[in-house]
Amino acid sequence: MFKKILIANRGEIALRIIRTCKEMGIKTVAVYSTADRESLHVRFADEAVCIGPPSSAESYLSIPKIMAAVEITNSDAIHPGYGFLSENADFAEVCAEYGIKFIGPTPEQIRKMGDKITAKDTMIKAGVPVVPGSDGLIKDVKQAIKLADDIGYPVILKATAGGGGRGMRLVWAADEVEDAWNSARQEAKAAFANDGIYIEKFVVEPRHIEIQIAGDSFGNVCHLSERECSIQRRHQKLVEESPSPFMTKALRKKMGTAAIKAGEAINYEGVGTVEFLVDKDRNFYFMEMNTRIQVEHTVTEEVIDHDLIKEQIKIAAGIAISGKNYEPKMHAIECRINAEDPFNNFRPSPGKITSFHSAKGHGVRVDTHVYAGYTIPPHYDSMIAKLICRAQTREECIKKMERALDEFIVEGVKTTVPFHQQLMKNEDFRKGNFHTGFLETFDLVPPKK
Ligand code: MV4
Repeated sequence: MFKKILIANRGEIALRIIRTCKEMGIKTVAVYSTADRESLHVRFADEAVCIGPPSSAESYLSIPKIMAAVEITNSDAIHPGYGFLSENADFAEVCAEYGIKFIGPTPEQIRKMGDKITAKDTMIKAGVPVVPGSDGLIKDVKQAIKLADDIGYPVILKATAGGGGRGMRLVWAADEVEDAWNSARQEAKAAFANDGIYIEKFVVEPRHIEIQIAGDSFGNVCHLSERECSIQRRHQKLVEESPSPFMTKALRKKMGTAAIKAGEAINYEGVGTVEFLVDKDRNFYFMEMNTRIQVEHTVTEEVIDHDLIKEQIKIAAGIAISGKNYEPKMHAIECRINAEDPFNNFRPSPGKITSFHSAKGHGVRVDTHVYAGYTIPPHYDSMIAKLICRAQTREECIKKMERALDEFIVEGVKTTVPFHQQLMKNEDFRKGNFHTGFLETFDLVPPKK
């Protein structure tokens, strides 16, 4: 087993990883930018190394600085968390060259899923359902129009280097293809330095349901059930839950089997997530695979009662997984508490937290790096806490979440708590009746002056 793990991340996930390492008897090293001196991950790690100024490019994204911190602390492994360098194949490669274990998949596995056309092609060969579309890259507008006519409108143009919605254009008719093609290429080129575009049939009002998988170095792959992630705003998830209110035993079996095939197709080693679009008739299509631990891994932990970070570390250390699939035993919902003003277009609201009282009680979990007196720096993402509730049924879970949100007090900055309070009361949400476009029509009631 590893003796010392360096955590190449910040915030709640750095703290989350430190907790599991402590429980496993592994020493921890935090790295931090000068904006994060007062963060709890710095305080709770066994050692901490300052790696630069607030700018991510000069700290959490700097491979030379992180490798220097590994060297001076004599760490034997790196946990990348999510975001930052977690899906950077070059970083995983540098780790291997230095003889440092990257806690995650191999550079090849990351690359295969990072390029969306390669990923889709791999899925087709593995027998995983995908959305009908172009066979690989599109050459020019003429070909785009021809393909769109064959597929039938609406269609969607996607960047092969994309993900998370960037470089994506929805097209409803032939006379819109040219503009969409030009702007998608431009956006993809600026964002990813890769203007490769492919085309797909647009799935109308889909749900986003993802399957958590785990694979080990012996070729075993299992699934850990699904997460419902359709409550999103501009490709940012706000609420996740497990099980999905749309799931059936039969669909879970089919999607679980497909997700395992996806993992097996690339000999996946580590924990990962296979994202699917699911239409109203419960047809499902591979969308992307995330080769990292995700923010919402916590809802899976709550419903199957397993520590996924511990699973990751064990897999990286060459320990076999049990190989069986897990069904949810409970219901869990996560609300992301962001320092944003939900009544002003979710504008970021960094600054000093003057008062902080976390929700507590039976079935309530809060993962956070903040506390009263902490100043939220403006340089990073705005998530300050994850509030996770679990109960025997979805109904009870929503009621518990309402209770927990009522006692969650943050003063000094605006937060998304009022948004979640209103969402939990929404009739369609309570019925499980929603899709990825739900928040576009959700009416948030402004606070009384
Ligand atoms: C789609 C789609 C409908 N049809 N592909 C959005 C992010 C990127 N991962 C893929 N996305 C979508 N791809 C086809 N063929 C709808 C979306 C989509 C979406 C997907 C999941 C969650 C929220 C979304 C919001 C808008 C669009």
